[in-house]
Amino acid sequence: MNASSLNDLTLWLQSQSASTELITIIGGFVASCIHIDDAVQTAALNGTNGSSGTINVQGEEQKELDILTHDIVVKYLDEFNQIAALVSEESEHLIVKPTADKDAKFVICFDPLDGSSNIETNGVIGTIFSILELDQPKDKIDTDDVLAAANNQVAAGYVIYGPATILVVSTGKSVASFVLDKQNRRFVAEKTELSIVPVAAEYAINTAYTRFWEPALATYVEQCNLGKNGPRKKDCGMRWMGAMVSDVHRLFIRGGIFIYPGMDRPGAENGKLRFLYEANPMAMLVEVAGGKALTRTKRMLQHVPDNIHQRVPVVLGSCEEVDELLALYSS
Ligand code: P6P
Repeated sequence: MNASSLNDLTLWLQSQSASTELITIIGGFVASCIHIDDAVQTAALNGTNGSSGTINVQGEEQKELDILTHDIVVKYLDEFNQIAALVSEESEHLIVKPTADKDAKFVICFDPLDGSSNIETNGVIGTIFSILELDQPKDKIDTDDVLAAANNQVAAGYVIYGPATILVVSTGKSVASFVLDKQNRRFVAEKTELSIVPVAAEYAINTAYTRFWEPALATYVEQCNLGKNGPRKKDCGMRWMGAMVSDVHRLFIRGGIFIYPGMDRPGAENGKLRFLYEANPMAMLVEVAGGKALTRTKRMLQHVPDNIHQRVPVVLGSCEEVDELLALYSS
């Protein structure tokens, strides 16, 4: 295809020196998100914005859209034979692709619909994806192969379904955003070189759990709330959107810090967010954009998960804010 017929995403990925295989796979996943956007936009009309009456492997109530969007991605990626397997929030087990090529070396980890508790309240929701590359093709890929490839993340991104449907993606060199042109069903280049400002004054955390926090975290939030009369000497804002994609997207727009901590609460010792398809991809995007990404106090991108749905504490955001929290953890 000549350059004029290639879409903006393909042209940008080529500018990032992404391989043809990776470009094809990212293009396929992003195309499935256009179908997810259709499903999201029509859910209220079609009456598919409610509960499915089932519980997923996370022990969370599944919404009809959770299942529908998972199925859209799995069906759409069926023809992409360089994908060896899929990890989905909505599937307890690794999804091994029977049609995969013998030399297939990519695994896609995804949360098909992040923030689904926002569906019925018409809030912002999103899709998160991470692409891992195996060190070598596997005859019979298993979860150990996926866990071993967790730190070889070659692409990450999310699509946020809000007033606009926006894709944010990186293959490791820079972070770019694209806006969905719904009429022509293609993502149009918006910004390249997205970056996270080092200094900000806004935090995102669910303060309903304050009583379960470690003292250092409670002190950090208290100091933010004391504003310019307190030790931070600046007033801080707070947002909690109930959807990671929305709270993280804000970091690329105006900086800040997003925290989902481990808590002194049964079952929440490692927080709520899953490493492979929430924390790991967001950490790559944040770091490439100049921010910091930690699992409590350690660099997120060096975490080695012990199961495909492992939860980890998450701290993402502007360097200065993350450093302020880190200083309290080590004091
Ligand atoms: P809480 C959505 O369910 C999610 O996984 C993230 O997208 C979001 O940041 C978090 O959970 C919200 O959790 O405990 O505030 O409802």
